[in-house]
Amino acid sequence: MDSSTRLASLLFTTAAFAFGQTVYPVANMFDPEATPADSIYNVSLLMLAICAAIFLVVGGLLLFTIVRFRRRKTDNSREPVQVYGSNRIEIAWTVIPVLIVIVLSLATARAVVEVQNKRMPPDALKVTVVGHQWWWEIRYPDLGIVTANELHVPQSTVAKPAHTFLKLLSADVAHSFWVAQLGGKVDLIPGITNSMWLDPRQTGIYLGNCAEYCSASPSGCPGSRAPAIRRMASRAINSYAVSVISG
Ligand SMILES: [Cu+2]
Repeated sequence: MDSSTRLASLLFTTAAFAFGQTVYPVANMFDPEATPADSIYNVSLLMLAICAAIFLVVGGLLLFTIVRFRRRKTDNSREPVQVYGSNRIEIAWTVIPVLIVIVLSLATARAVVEVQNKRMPPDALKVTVVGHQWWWEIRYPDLGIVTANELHVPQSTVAKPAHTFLKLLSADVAHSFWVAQLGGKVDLIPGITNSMWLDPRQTGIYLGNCAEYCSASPSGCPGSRAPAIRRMASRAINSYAVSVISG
């Protein structure tokens, strides 16, 4: 972590402690705290389970073959029997992957539709987020408030559901709005209007992550010397935070 990023994190953490808030400094899609993040989490678990099963089957067969058919001292130098063409095997290794792809595609499409087709409730908080070089303008049109780099949204509870709908615009840069605990990553692109919504269950301060090649700062990225990755990680100058307030 470079010094400016460390300073920004420290300031956020200090401010959060001052208000007794939980801080979520690291993006973590396996710790969902909102409905859109739940959908992504469920799809990712299914994908991981299927990938793990494929890994175990392929790795297991490979290991079995290596051990069972290893070269032995008693082997003669003759080539084993060569098998060319097996309808059964070829049908199996065609049909099974097709079925897996269909299942994964349907599960993903269902999650995307669930999130994207959500109707805006009449009492939802409407927010317009505008990306700039290199800061975030947060407008609350119904409240007549404009802030920078901090988005404040209400907590959603079972008794009192609260939704925040974001309109994502950009003035002059490609940023991405991504708080993994609350939802998927959506880009802010000049000339294009994107949208997303949140209904966070836990109060706290969630630090956002921009994953675009947006920054001109050469600040360092731990463990990497690649300029693109270093620049993507230069969060200090375009950092943003989502603060969830109990209603
Ligand atoms: Cu950015």
